[in-house]
Amino acid sequence: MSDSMILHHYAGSPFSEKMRLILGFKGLAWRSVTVPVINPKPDVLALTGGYRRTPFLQIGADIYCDTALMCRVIDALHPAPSLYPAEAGGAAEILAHWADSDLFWVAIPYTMQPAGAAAIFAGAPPEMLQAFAADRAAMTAGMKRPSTRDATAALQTYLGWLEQQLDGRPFLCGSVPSIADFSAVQSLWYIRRAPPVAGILDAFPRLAAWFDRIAVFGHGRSEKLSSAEAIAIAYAATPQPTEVQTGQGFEAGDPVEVAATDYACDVVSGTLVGLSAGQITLRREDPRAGTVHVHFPRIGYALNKAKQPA
Ligand SMILES: N[C@@H](CCC(=O)N[C@@H](CS)C(=O)NCC(=O)O)C(=O)O
Repeated sequence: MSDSMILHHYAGSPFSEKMRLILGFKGLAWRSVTVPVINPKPDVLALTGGYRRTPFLQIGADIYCDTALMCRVIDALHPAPSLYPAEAGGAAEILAHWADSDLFWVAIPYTMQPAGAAAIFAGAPPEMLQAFAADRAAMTAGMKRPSTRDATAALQTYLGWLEQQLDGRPFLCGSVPSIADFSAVQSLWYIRRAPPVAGILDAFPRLAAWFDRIAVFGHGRSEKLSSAEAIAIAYAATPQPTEVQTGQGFEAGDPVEVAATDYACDVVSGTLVGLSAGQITLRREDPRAGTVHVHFPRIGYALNKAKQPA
């Protein structure tokens, strides 16, 4: 029983859908906390210390940020069926990394063209749309987002690559699903939520059949939990021990800062308690969540010694 896994997510989030489908693929039971779509997110920050992206995974007092790391953690706890099947080799993660970045960042601007955004936000008050647009503009400040024309052209090319990859293969890396499928499917899932712009998918019949093969995994069995209950669970738990490996340029106990390097680059400060080429772990104290370990992957995150107070 994996009811110790708490996914903090919201219904319309593509990266959350990636994780929900993985929980379904593995047939797991999990607890579900709905987080706000935009800032402020006080209960999120009580657990993460500043990371505002969605989703994140909580297991007791351990908080795992970024779906690439969450997938590794879930797969280590529940190895079968694997997200990293041997037949896929390194290609599964290389493809997943591309899908989580390049594919995602053309699928979102493509879908959010006016006709798509109107469908995604159908029924929402205009103030909600304005607040969402302002939140995302601030979150992606410094990122160059493609025009609708450029995003459409890139998306057509990317969908063609995926369609070609499915020629003679039921899944992107072979006969069984892998992390690549879940990373890629989230972008198609988002486009499909906006019928006025989803017609771009019609030219790709193999992708349509593949989408259905993944959708049947469902979302596993989830039980609702409030954010206050999740914070209380963290407070009552003890984080898992971790180790700072030598040769990484940092010592255990260093005061450090971690921030995403692409967007939503909010800084998380804490004491370094775990480090390897693949993972960073900070210990932080929170008045409500107690002592928590916040974990990040190395790829896509900058680790720095904390700035000395002036
Ligand atoms: N690299 C991150 C990206 C996550 C991400 O961009 N999530 C979107 C939602 S799908 C997000 O955080 N949007 C802003 C928010 O939810 O506050 C991951 O793999 O978890």
